[in-house]
Amino acid sequence: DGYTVAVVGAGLVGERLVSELRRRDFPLKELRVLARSERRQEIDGTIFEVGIAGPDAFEGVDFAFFAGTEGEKGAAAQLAEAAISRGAVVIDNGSDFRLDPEVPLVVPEVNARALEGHSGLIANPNCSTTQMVVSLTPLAREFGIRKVVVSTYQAVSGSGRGGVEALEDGKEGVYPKPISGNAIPVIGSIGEDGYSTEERKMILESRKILGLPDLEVHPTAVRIPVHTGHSESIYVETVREVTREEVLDAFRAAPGVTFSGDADGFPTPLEIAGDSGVHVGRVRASGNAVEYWCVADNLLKGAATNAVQIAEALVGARV
Ligand code: 11C
Repeated sequence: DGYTVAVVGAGLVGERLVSELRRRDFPLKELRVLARSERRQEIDGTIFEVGIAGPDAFEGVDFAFFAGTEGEKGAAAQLAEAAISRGAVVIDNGSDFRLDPEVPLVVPEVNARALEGHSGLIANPNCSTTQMVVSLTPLAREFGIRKVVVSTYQAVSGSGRGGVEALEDGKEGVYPKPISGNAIPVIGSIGEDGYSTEERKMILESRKILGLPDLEVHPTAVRIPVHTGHSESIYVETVREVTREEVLDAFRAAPGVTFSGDADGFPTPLEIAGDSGVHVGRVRASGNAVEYWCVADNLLKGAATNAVQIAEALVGARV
């Protein structure tokens, strides 16, 4: 019994996918790890014989998780069809299909219903988008939201092993300027309109997931010298007036959100790395304005945990 699962990509997100599938007791019959080259690799305390990610490797696979590649076409662009035609449901953490109107882009706490009628491919959002929409959802449901202004403080593990090496060993060529002791206000590349690719993802993916095509989103995405855990300073303009107590109640009741407190309990990336939830603190609210601080593990809720939650929703397990 259980499902045959393939994890494509054995980098930081691939590793977390393996450990989250196990930690959350996803019903596994077989777990295959696939990558560009064959090798033996220890993941989550087990030595895996990593196979080559080619079309035939998806024979018999029920769920294929693609870890996604930043900065180049992800493996899913090449292999999703081969996996789907062999009967697999593909959950892609890469960015190739997220804005395709035929492809559900899903954060289960927010829009699990978008999974209905899928055609075998489901997209997992960008990490900084996921934590933001989880925290925006209670505000959107209770008060309505019109406009979001967000600044991010993003960890180097969002760039994969290369980002961690840039921080820890001074590896060059990963970021446009040194990351150690610095703050870099460009993630991805800057488009003609002045927005970076990361900022564009936050705008367009949030609108799609929240089902609010006209939502004004004004992001500034910044890389900082933190290993793991993205932080965000978020300002929200609500449709109806709010009190701080109402906002705290909404956060406390929201699935996937942990309100950690404001004075002593405010969340930081160092503390929440390894936790799969979205943490909120420093809440201020009056009139039509809500301001808060939001932190999540970019490799977990920002990537692996959300992908596994999508599969859980599909098999009717917990969300
Ligand atoms: C970062 N948000 O922190 C990126 C990593 O589209 O899934 C994830 C890129 C993506 O650099």
